[in-house]
Amino acid sequence: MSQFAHFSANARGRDFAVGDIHGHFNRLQAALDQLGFDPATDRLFSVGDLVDRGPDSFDALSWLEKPWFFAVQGNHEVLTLQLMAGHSRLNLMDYRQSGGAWFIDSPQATRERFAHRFRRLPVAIEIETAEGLVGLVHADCPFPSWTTLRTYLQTHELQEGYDPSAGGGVDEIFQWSRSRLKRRDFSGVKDVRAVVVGHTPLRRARQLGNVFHIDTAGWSEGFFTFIELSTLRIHEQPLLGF
Ligand SMILES: [Mn+2]
Repeated sequence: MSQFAHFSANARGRDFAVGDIHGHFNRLQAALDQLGFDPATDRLFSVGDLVDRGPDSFDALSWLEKPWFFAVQGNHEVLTLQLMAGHSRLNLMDYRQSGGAWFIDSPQATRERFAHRFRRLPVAIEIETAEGLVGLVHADCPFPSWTTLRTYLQTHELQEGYDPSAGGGVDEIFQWSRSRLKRRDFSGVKDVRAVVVGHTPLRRARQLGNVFHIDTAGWSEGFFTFIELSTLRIHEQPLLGF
């Protein structure tokens, strides 16, 4: 239930992170097959936004049951929590527009199952590699140091009802911020080898300092980008047959 999760190094296989999935688990599986991903030994870490936009949002729960698949909480997972909480600032038209119809129109019991699982997703994950820790968060690390992020998440409960359009709050940055890319901020994050994020779709993965932005819109007209955590090597997997 912790908002922060730590993983030991994978002694048996490879670890990968992948960009936003947005209801395209069939495409994701095809990309994993091309990558030669071995579920017996490899692990896959998602930067969040598992649902909305694509046709397979309902598959998110079964993917989260796979022993080799892990995810941080994206803003689209937060939207399900805001809906369940009856948050007054949640704009249902905008939510539907950004792919939330599958959730909005589901029976209450179904929505509760998803929200219950998504609430338990960590906001940040760190994974040990031979060369040091790699961090994962959906949009950005709000602090110059990963140590500060870890302490913050271990001692504060993030608010589900905050209003991103109000701007300025630390809690908003984890799952909603695009400012590092907009500012072309190369300052990076200290106390960590690399930080991997998604949230903002790009034509190619982009590295700013030690922060890797890997949402290349495999859920739209782009392709899935994987980053191998031990080497920080980028793997681009074109969408074949979709
Ligand atoms: Mn997002």
